[in-house]
Amino acid sequence: MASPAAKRAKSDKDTPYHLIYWPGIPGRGEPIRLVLEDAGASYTDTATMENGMFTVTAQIADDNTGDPANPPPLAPPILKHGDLVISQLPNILLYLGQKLHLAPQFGDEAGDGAYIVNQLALTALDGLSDETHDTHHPISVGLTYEEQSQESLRRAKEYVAKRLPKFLGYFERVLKGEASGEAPWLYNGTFSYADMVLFHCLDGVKYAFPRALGKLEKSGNYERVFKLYDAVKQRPRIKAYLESNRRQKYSMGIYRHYPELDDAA
Ligand SMILES: N[C@@H](CCC(=O)N[C@@H](CS)C(=O)NCC(=O)O)C(=O)O
Repeated sequence: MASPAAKRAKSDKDTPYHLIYWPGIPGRGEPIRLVLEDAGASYTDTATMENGMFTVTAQIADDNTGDPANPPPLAPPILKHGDLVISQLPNILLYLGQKLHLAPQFGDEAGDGAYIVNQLALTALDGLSDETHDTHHPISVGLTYEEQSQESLRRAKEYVAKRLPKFLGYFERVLKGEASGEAPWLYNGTFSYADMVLFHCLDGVKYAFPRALGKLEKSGNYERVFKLYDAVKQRPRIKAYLESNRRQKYSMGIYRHYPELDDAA
């Protein structure tokens, strides 16, 4: 007999999306918002809902065992779309890439390109989001920054000297490569959610390490990367979103600005 999960009705792209994420920080919810905004999709967001926090905590509560079709998520971001409840940011982006046509479509002749877009997004998130986060929490997410500030100094120095140039250099190579197609986009001359993720990550690193990233930008070694950043920022719906009050300020999330870490680097 088919399980309830197998019988789940598929939602089409016009079914509203529900983003469940901690109110008050852009965090790992932000790439999802950017993608939804760029596509002009209809969505709700716990960041702007009264009692949005309770929706988040109910999802990750110890007594939540999910529903007949969905296991509980461990942590936000969480996306509800019709009957489907999914978590893990890259997984949500993979789903939205298909629904909103921001990646090659599975089932099409060129559909395997979806794995390339996913690879590029995962790489940006590894080096320009997860590792950036680890500069202020190198020991544990369970400790405060102040409890690991000495280790943070060392980690930030290493990050800026070696890891940041490595990842920027990688994306510059991708953009130089034949597979990227016509500029400014990463793959096949077509805007995809990987471009949005790279934009978001650069924006966050700019906030966290303004001096260090400014120097790297001025070096001229990553011209294509910064052109992509500017091109995404100028997309009409993104421009409108960034100027709106839906855009939250960076504060105590993944991207934090500690001047001593930027200076140490
Ligand atoms: N790999 C997960 C990480 C999720 C995650 O760490 N979420 C944070 C907020 S950005 C959280 O609330 N974590 C709680 C925890 O890990 O205990 C993803 O990409 O979605």
